[in-house]
Amino acid sequence: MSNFNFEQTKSALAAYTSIGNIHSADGYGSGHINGTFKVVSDKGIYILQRINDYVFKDPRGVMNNICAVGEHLRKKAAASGGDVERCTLNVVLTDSGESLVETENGFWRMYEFVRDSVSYDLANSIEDFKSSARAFGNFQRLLADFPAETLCEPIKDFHNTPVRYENFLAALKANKSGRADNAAAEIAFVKERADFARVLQEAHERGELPLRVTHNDTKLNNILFDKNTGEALCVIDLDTIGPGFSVTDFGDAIRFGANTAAEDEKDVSKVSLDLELFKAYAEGFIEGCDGRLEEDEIKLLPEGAMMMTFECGMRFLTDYLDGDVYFHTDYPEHNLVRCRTQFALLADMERKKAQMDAICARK
Ligand code: ADP
Ligand code: GN1
Ligand code: MG
Repeated sequence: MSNFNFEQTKSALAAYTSIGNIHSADGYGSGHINGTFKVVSDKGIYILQRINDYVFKDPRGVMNNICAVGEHLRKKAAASGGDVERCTLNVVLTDSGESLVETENGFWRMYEFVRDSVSYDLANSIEDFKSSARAFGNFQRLLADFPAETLCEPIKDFHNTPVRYENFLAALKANKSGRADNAAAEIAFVKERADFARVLQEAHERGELPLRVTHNDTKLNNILFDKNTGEALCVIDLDTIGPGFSVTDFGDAIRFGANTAAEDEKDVSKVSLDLELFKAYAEGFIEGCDGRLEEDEIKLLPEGAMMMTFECGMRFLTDYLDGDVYFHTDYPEHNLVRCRTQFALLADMERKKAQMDAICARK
């Protein structure tokens, strides 16, 4: 083995002798949750991941979801003459035929590296962002006939914002990190929006927002693009697939991709909602869903964007109060910085709500 940077991958890789001799295993990507490595061997290129089992309590359930959804998507691609190899994640089985392996340092899985693919943390162009929207919309459309009852719910109440609000209050009370005083303004910002937190759940209870099979983590860097043609190839990071609202899949993508600044920009004056990107994403998403979004859902797309921005900021703040136990962080105040960008973005969305509504009303 050469270039073997990560000792910890060794025992996991021992379970995959079918991929031949390993040439390198290097850290890859910018995800906040799993440990991701790009592995090059005699036989090809792979992604090896250590599943974060603090976040995912049932790694086997997660892998069963991913395998079943992958099979469903590959069948659809085959039926429509699509690219079966690059339409979704393809799991590489261990030598004993398992979709994951447990070692002394956790649970690991391997995927084929999607050939000639790349992911982006910032949209290169409006067109690319729109094509990522089509891909996520399309993903939801293709899963419309997936038997939802066979999926395990990987993280309970993942996008249940009122529950997230209760978790935030509990973290504030416990103040495990002792840092609550550093975040007084952000804590007040959350508390002022306690009523807003319930808006989508209440719409659901009124029958306006159906539960669908959704991705639930629709960041731009969870889409792979062809690095030569720029075409959106597939949706990845399938860990969180489960029941959800169409508008939260839309909203999380806006939160991340239609922000004029990075998620962890320290200068919040650079943060704002780019309405052109919002409009392009709304068009692409509705197109990708291909007539399956109901009128009420389209009307609630702006609330979806605001809710995901609020919820994600609140989650970063909760983790800051808890002492950075959930998201990967690069420096001590990272979660607070991320929280501030989310709240600056939400404040801008609140100012631009009428414009977002007008864009969605025309669809
Ligand atoms: P996390 O849950 O930590 O976000 P992801 O599953 O999103 O982890 O993977 C992190 C990054 O690794 C992605 O943003 C993407 O760039 C890359 N990646 C993941 N799976 C593949 C794959 N099968 N082929 C190519 N790149 C991949
Ligand atoms: C995490 O795994 P990654 O980096 O794609 C998180 C999302 C957050 C996001 C914030 C399982 O996504 O919910 O919105 O960070 N994923 C999980 O960037 O919690
Ligand atoms: Mg990811």
